[in-house]
Amino acid sequence: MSDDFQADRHPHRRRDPLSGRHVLVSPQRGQRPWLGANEAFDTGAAVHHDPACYLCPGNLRAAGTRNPEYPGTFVFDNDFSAVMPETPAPPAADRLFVAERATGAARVICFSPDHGATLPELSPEAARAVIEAWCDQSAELGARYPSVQVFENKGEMMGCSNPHPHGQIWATDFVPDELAREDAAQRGWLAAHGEVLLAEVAEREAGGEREVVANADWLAIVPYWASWPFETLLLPRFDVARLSGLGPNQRASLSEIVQALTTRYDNLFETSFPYSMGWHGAPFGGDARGWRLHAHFYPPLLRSAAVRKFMVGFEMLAEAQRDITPEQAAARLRAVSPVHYKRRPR
Ligand code: H2U
Ligand code: ZN
Repeated sequence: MSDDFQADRHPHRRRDPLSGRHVLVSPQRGQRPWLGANEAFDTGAAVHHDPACYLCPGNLRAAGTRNPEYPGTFVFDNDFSAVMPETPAPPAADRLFVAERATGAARVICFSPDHGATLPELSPEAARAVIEAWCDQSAELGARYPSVQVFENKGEMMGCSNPHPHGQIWATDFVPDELAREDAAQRGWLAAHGEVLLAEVAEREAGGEREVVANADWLAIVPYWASWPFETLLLPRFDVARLSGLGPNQRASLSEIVQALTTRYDNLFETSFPYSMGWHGAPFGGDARGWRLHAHFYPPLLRSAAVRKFMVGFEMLAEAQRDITPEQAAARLRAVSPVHYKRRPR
């Protein structure tokens, strides 16, 4: 009997150099029976304007402000912001109960006036406008705050409150934990190896078994250390540390790849694919040594539009765990059509 290691047969751990966390890969579990929860199918919104939607043009928001008849993207201050520009500082910390002041700004960005068109369904011009808004908001808020977290929660499964395509931007006067970990890891990698960590990743993964889609400027991969089944990492193939540093051509090619990736996601289970995605760039106001801009996509789905991965049990108490290997996940995403299923003749 051969005991040679095979990544798609033998349990093993992989390390994420960005977060320092590990994932336990258990490919031999892929065939276990499923008797747990079946999520309802997300059939997607069919309407283009919903009179009850607080994000549609011309409608009233929850706090009483009326949206303008916006023709493209629309950014507004979150009516229920998690951070405020001015807040009093808590009392001086003691060694046990540590608190610090937290200020910032939160905005909501409507991707389009169309209530029913998600990123992959937008026209190329409309998708391009979303990229512009991400970059412009980063530049504007980055002038005032060290961290500008651009993200999108998509789908009810991810706790998104409204199907109208939208994302959020939370700028903070502190560097949040995930960004701080990545900052330390990328600076540490540069110090230890004299190279930019994610430049090395992009170079070694281009055209490889974990690539999902690529163009001349960008690369989307299922990272070697992915913990969510169909998690992807979107990387520039050139040197840039922040969204605000992207030039016009790079924004155009980014728009293309975001649509190509999200189209494949939707096609995987022929559903509007839920995920949380967001951008990480070097904190503003300091040097960007070791940094490369990137986006993470964290989708919860596992084996159909109805079956999700739960990060519970061992994942909550020990470390992340996955069954399908990152290589298998990338192969599945490469195998689906590049044309969105709603645009294909049936
Ligand atoms: P999510 O669906 O991703 O949670 O985003 C909705 C955001 O929109 C949420 O942060 C804000 C919520 O506070 N919101 C408004 O600012 N105004 C409203 O009228 C409703 C929702
Ligand atoms: Zn709407």
